[in-house]
Amino acid sequence: MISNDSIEKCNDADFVNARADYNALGDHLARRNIHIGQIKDKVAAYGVAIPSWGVGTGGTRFARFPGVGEPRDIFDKLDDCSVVQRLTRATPSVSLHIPWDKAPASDLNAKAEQLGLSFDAMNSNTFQDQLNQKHSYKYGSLSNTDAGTRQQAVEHNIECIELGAAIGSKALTVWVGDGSNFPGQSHFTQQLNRYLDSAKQVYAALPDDWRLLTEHKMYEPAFYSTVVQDWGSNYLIANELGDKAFCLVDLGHHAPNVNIEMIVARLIHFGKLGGFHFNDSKYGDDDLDTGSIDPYRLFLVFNELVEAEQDPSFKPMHMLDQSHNVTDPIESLMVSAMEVQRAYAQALLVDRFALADYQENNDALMATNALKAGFRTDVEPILRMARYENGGAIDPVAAYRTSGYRAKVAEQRPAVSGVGGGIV
Ligand SMILES: [Mn+2]
Repeated sequence: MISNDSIEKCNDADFVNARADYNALGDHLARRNIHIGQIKDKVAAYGVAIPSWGVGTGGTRFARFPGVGEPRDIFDKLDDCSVVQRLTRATPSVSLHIPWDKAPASDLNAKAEQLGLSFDAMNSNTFQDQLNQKHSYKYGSLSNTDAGTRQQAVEHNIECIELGAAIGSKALTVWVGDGSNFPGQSHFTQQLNRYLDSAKQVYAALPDDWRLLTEHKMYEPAFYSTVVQDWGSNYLIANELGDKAFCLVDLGHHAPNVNIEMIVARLIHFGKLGGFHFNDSKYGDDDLDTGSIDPYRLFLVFNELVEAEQDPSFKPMHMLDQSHNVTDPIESLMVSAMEVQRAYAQALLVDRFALADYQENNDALMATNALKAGFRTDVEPILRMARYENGGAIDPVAAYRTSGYRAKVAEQRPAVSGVGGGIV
């Protein structure tokens, strides 16, 4: 798809400058008592999962405008995901969405092996109806008032676990659209009880080494209330389910101006932070590209994660969850993966001993400056060198455009006008 020759040619043109910038930054960081090689190694080892649905053009509730060469099925999607990984070396795994990506486990495994990819968390779908589905989710799934509908939703989640177990996944992420659109429409407590009862049945089907990640979301498609409304509800649910249940934080699923990094710190403190869906937002659950609106907030989240990773057992799952409406999804995913890496690298540069000292002595100005010192450092040379040494492209977007990949797959993949989006 993208030849090694073509990547090497691009890298050859970029290498001299990349090396010079890396050496200059290395000298600068050495004066701050930071060893650039250690930061680079951590960045090189970092990976964020791609959602299978992210390689298709997303849409809004108004319309979807597909690009050319849209993936037709999960195998095309895996091809596209492998391009992101091939060039960035930052996205080694793919998160599947069932039933959109349903396929025989043996075929999925063969394709993933061929492409050098692995499978991240499985995602169930009970927020829309599928063709020939017996019970409708119009009024909810795991919390539906009808027992048969709840049972169908439970069985679907168990099916996701079974397929996931056959392809090496270790987690199930559950997001439900359940909630209500009008005050009085649903009994808050009874609805939550029904959800908990169903979620316990899903939890009971988890293999021992699996995690159940529940994802909270404040609104949409239910616009008055949702069953898993916020991180507090999510924490209570995870606590009630058991040791294998954790909370998933999607950066777009909070009220405006909510202090997400503090939520992250709280969930870490109580041992219930299970994973992230990275994206960015200006107004609500916009699903914009990670780091495109508020990179400082992303950095502050990573500041908490770096603080917590001193405990080696702390291993939350990281995934991008975005809707690419006006860009080539492969380009957006590459840039977003690099933005996540950037926030991680910047957070690694924070002088934690100095910060702790400023905090202890109530030196607010110097404490916040200690964070800013990390955020203000241009770590691009570290990201480039980490990619290069891992066999990726120094400039992934340029290498991708040079390769002509999109035009090539457009010849094989017929133009589509169908649905697809489905971003949660
Ligand atoms: Mn999400």
